[in-house]
Amino acid sequence: MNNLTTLVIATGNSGKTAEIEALLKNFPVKIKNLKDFGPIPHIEEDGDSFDDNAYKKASFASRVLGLPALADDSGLLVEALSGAPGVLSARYVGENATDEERCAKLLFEMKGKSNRKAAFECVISIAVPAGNALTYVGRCEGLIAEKPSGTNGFGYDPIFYYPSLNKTFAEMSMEEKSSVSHRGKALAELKSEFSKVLVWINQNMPDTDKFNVIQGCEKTDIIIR
Ligand code: ITT
Repeated sequence: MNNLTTLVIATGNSGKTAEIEALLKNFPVKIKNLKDFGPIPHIEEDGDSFDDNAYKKASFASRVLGLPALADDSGLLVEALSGAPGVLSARYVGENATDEERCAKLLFEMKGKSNRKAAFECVISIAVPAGNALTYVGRCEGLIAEKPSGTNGFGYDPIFYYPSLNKTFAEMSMEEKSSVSHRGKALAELKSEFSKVLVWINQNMPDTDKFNVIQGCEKTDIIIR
């Protein structure tokens, strides 16, 4: 038990943390999240794609903490809004808005639109301090509801309707949502090859005696690949 590999879930979103921790809980890995450490510098999510941002968050956290780190970048793409809010999903109404405000803005933009098709996308990146990374992706298609329903989950869950279960994501339990969601699919792929992932992490982790953890850095913009 003592030799378990540590994996840091590098997200500040408590909804994501809960879903990822629940899915990985019986896996042979010691899960930590950012709250287990002191404050770490903020990283600008200025990539053009979920892939860029997921890699940026995972590799930065991994270098700062000197541990393997898993980050998720995800968002909602609405067909009638040309893919918006997309990579800007978290900042659709500015930096400090609430989930309710983001849902309200999206419903406002969708007023009168008959094409309600939308999809959640998720990219999971697992990185080691040297910058090498593994990537997993997941996508889930649904419709934008006419009004919010349900109180579970987070983000746009109350307005994301999943037709084959006849529920919004916010009307599902966490397990039910994860069985069909973008994040659940990406993590299922990761879980299906988890033993290989552990070997990869251990082969790619530096000898801790030689490795210099970046400490006390200020807001930085590092691109490693
Ligand atoms: P971290 O970067 O710290 O992980 P974040 O909330 O800023 O947290 P993102 O930049 O990836 O994360 O933004 C994703 C946004 O997309 C998120 O804030 C939600 O508004 C939305 N989102 C992603 N996955 C979702 C899900 O499963 N259910 C509802 N909304 C989701």
